[in-house]
Amino acid sequence: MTQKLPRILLTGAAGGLGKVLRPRLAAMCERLRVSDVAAMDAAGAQEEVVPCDLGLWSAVEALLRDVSAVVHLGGVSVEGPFEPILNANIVGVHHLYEAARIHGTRRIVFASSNHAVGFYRQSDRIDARAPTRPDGNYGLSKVWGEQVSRFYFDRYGIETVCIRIGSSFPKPADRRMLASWLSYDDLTALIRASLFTPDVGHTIVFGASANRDTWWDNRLATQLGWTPKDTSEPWRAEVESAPPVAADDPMMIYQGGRFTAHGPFDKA
Ligand code: NAI
Ligand code: 15L
Repeated sequence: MTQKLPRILLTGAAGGLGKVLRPRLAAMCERLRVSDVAAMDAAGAQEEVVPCDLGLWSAVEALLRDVSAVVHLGGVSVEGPFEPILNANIVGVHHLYEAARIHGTRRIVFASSNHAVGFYRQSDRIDARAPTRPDGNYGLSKVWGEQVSRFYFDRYGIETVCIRIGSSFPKPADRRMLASWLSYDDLTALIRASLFTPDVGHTIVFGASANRDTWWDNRLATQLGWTPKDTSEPWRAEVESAPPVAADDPMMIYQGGRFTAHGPFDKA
């Protein structure tokens, strides 16, 4: 029998991954609450749309009412100036966990990112015990989210799986993504495992498909029972037929690719 949770909250539901995950999460719950700062329509009777800016406490507090589990995608998803990241990713994550504590939500899946460790080299192979090496304001905010979730587990027992997503798009778009690519089906299976596996505690897992080249070792997350099925190989020829990239291009050196070279961002 397919397991279902009473109500899942999906934040960032209007975004790229949110749109992909809405129908997939709908199969995992009785009610799907979808939220974003951007406008959305309900996809059907099972969905409830609750618009919310994660930076507004009263809105986030209301958002978490009667929620069994959260898939937290909402926030700024690329490198940029600090202030928008502060509101959505720093303040927003704290609001989310505090509201979860108040309302008794017991499980959160946090969309972390490879940019929490973006300054490791592509020649490095790391696991979740490796010290974080954020590659910018955005990567710093993901480290914050991972640490907030760690604290809320240690102190209040709220379980979290932090998925350090590599590059989750329809297909790998460049040479770096041949290693960092995560298919939508593998992401969905990982989120399902993160929601339904008993006793995940606080787990950090790298989200990449079974690509030929890998920088990440997930042996610390075997309790999730997740094995990626897809691979970037079918796109290798297409990706490698693009004009060559210089050997000193950050795309070819760092796990975080060109995010490592963005900024600085001057204060307004
Ligand atoms: P996206 O940028 O398409 O979606 C993010 C959504 O968050 C947007 O719809 C945006 O309106 C919403 N948002 C931004 N600020 C907000 C605020 N203050 N309050 C409420 N909502 C707000 O990003 P995407 O690609 O869908 O990624 C989803 C999540 O996964 C993000 O947290 C991102 O950091 C993370 N991630 C994604 C990766 C990917 O390859 N797509 C890789 C690594 C992490
Ligand atoms: C991310 O964290 C971003 O959200 C996404 O847009 C991509 O840039 C991805 O990482 C990546 O590193 O490819």
